[in-house]
Amino acid sequence: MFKKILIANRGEIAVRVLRACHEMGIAAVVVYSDVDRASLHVRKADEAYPIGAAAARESYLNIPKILDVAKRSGADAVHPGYGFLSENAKFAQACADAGVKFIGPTAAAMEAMGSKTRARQAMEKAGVPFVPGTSRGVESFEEAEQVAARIGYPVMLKAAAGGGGKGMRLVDTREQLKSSLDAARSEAERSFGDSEVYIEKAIVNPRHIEMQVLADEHGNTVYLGERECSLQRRHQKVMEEAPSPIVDADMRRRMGEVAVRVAQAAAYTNAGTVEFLVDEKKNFYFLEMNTRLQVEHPVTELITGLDLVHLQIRIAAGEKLPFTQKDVSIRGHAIECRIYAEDPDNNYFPSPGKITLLLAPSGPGIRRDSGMYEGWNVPIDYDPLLAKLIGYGSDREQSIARLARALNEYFVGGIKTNISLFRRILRDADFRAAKLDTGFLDRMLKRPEDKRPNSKEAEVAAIAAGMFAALGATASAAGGDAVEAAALSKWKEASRREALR
Ligand code: MV4
Repeated sequence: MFKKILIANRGEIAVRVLRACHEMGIAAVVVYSDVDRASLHVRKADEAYPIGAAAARESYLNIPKILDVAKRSGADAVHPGYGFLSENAKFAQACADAGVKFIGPTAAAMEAMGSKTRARQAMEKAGVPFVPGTSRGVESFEEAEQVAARIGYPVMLKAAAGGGGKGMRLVDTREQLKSSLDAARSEAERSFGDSEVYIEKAIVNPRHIEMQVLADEHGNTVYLGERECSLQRRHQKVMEEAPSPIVDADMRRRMGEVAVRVAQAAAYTNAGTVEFLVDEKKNFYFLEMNTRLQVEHPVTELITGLDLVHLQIRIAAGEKLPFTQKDVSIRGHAIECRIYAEDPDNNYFPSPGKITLLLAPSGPGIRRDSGMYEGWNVPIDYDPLLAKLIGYGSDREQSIARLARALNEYFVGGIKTNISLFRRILRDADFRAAKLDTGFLDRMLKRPEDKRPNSKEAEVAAIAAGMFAALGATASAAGGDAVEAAALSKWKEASRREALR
């Protein structure tokens, strides 16, 4: 087993991974850029190395600098987290060449899944269902016209080198095809340096449901259940849940077996996720495979009772999976909120700055994977994800109730966050009825907000404002814990006063 792991990431995921290291008796080495010097992952690590300026290419994306720290620190392995270098085949190869174990798939497995068309060709061979269309770019408008006529409109044009919705165009009629194809090609060339565009049957109002897979280096591959990830805004996931409200045991088995076939077709090892589009008749189609641990992995951990980071480390250390498919069982329901430093009243623009007050929820069924602390300066330089708040319950209703209760306890002073968005989603009738698809959030945000605050919210806002004013002067003087304790006592006083009114 490894004695020391370098975590080549920052924020909440770096804290999450170093916690797993500490639980396994493994030393955690971290790297940090100039603006992250006082970050939580630096404070909690056993060793921390500065690697350069804020810009990711000078720090968290800089392969030579990260490998240099691996060597100087004597790390046996590197955990890439998500984002940054987590799906960079060159980095995975560079680790292997340097004799440092990359905690994830091989570079070859990453490359097999990196190009959308190469992935589709591999799927065709593996008999995996994917959206009707072409599995390589169309060569001419005439070919595009024939394919579109065969599969039927509407069709979706997609850049082979694209992903995350970039370079994608919906074409409703034959008349729009020529101009859309030209536009899609030039955007693909501009954005990815590769103008290859392929065509798919457009799935109307799809759900995005993804299947967690786990494979050891001895040929054992299992699926760990699905996650419903349809609540997205501009192709950015906002809220995820497991299990999916529309997947029953039989559908889970069929999707899981397809996902395992995808992983095996790519000789995949370690943790991975197979993404599907699901249509209104519950047909599912392979979309792409993510070759990293995902942000939303906690909801799968909570309903299976498994720790995915422990398992990633064990697999990378050459251990066999300690269970088989029949041992995997799902219990309860988990919903995750991605807490972003964004201002919902200003088009969700990033809201960096100093966290002057932090009241964080806990209690039954609440998990918080956080990278922030009171007094920390949220930098502008990176993705504004501050923390993930996950509510677990014996069923979906209980997890919603717990999450709503926890969101009412959450208060982050000094910056704006999107916490109010989650309160609104959890109250929404369509959400509560699990009527979800990838257009849900856009539709909800277009509707005028039901401004009648429930009494609890109004009370929380009043107390927070009052307390914030009262504590404003002492916040800087007293520093972290004292302020939190003082805040709670004043919070209690104020709420008692309020209750007596
Ligand atoms: C689609 C689709 C409908 N039909 N493909 C968007 C990002 C990329 N991962 C794939 N995406 C889509 N592909 C066909 N043939 C609708 C989407 C889509 C989407 C998919 C998953 C999650 C959110 C989405 C938001 C808009 C569109």
